[in-house]
Amino acid sequence: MESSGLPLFERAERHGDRVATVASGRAYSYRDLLDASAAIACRLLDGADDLNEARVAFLVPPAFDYVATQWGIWRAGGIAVPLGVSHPGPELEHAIVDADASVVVAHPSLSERVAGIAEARGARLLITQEDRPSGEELVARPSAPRLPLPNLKLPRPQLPRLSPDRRAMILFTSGTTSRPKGVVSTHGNIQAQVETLVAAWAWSQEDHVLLVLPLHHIHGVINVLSCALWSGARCTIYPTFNAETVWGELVGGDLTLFMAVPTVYSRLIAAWEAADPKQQRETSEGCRRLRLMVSGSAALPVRVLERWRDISGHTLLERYGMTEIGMALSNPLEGERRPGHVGLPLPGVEVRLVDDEGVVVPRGIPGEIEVRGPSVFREYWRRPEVTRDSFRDGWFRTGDVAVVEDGYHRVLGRSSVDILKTGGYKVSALEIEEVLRTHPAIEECAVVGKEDEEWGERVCGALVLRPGASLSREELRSWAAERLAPYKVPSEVLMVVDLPRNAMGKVTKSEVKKLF
Ligand code: MCA
Ligand code: AMP
Repeated sequence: MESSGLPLFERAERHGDRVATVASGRAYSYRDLLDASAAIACRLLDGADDLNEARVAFLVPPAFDYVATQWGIWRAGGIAVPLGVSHPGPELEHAIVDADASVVVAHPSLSERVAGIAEARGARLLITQEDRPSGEELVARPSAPRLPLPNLKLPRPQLPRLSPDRRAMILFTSGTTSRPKGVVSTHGNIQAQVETLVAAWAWSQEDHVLLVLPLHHIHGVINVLSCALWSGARCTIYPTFNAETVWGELVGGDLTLFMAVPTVYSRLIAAWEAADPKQQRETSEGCRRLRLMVSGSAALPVRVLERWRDISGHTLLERYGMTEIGMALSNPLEGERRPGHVGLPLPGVEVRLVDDEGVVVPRGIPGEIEVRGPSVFREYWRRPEVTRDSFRDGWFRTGDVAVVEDGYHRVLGRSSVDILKTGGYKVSALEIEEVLRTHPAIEECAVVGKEDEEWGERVCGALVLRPGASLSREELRSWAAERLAPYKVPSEVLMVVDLPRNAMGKVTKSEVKKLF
């Protein structure tokens, strides 16, 4: 087979018969993954030499065919645009349209959600089939019947050679603009993001990691899946998080690594506490076999860290990252993991704290985190001005504020009140408000985050209804769920006569928060 030029695939060739992923109770080797992704790449190329950075959006639950599709897109020279499997039509449409995808790949169980969107845009729709190790099951729909295609495992398929500066992936992230924007990473960025974690956390081919996170965000895509496959390790994949299943894997399996958001650890703690003493003993012993457990994507409450240490014997390694930069700061693998802190810059990542003028602050003084290095993304997709504004002298401005205390960074929060973190997902209050304002009964609204032990923050909406209109919390939530991802739907809703405003008439979010 022609070499793509990318180390990820060359390394996979060397790992050949080792197990790469376990999904739906089946094991797939690196060879299976290479064969399936080559066949998918051929199918996507459809006779062309190179997709030349065409965007391929894909709606595939976390499993073997997700990975085969992602690799297939990369090997064909396309940009992979993973879609959120929990997302309703309008969110999927935004991603497909904004990325300007010319091909949409969907799992058969989800194809109805994107078929109309693809058709309206004239994009090709391809359907994956069951979790099988052969990519020839990727078929076109609706015109093509779902039959085995002619043998696509052609001898030595010609796949394009790819350079590291080629665009590889677009992930959507909510920000201070109203709709999520596409974060473009190159193959070189992804490689740098992976290599720094492989070095810092000593990944090896002996590792076995459990993946229960969504695969439209960095945490699942890079920190878990890509690091495992880069290392020749094994990744056991479940399509969604479920506390009982995870406890089962921790007890009965041979995992060495686990990574999740704080909400997942809170859920695991709750399940442990509900178990009987014998189960508690077994599960605690199961955890001790792992070599590392990591938390990130949102602040890990010290209480959760301490309770988890009591239960599992592990001091969670907390790290800090962002879609635009991958991971930047991490507590050490060896040495002190300090509760409430995110540690030091990762290898190859430069981090500085600056004041409003971009001047580096003295030690001990809070400043905005800025990051520089090969893992920092290329651009926001088709938003040159936003991209320009998010850098200062070559440093990416994260919008997060931190302070260095005794050599370790502590994240103090975001500089914008309109960015919330709920269950590890970043959401924009402005985006939610914009959608809520399109409801015919809503005159005005304000969305804020309320601190919450389990979720980090809960999305809360204060609504002013139009005169004579009525709307219950449940009506509002089910209406919103058709338009917004589940984690953006306000979990608390309050009807108010007026929103608190300052002398200039601007809604004061700090006062809105007090209402909840
Ligand atoms: C779900 N529910 C919520 C929320 N989400 N309620 C309040 N706030 C929320 N955010 C409700 C559901 O509607 C449901 O209510 C009930 O909670 C239980 O839902 P369930 O399905 O069990 O929840 P879940 O879908 O399992 O969600 C929990 C989760 C999930 C597994 C923690 O949020 C998750 O996978 N989070 C990870 C996100 C992630 O990977 N982020 C990384 C971004 P009802 O029962 O009434 O219907 S990348 C990143 O941040 C950077 C790069 C980094 O540093 O990693
Ligand atoms: P996202 O844009 O979804 O990639 O989320 C990135 C944001 O998550 C960062 O800008 C931080 O605000 C937050 N974040 C990630 N890890 C941590 C952490 N360990 N502690 C506090 N906040 C975090």
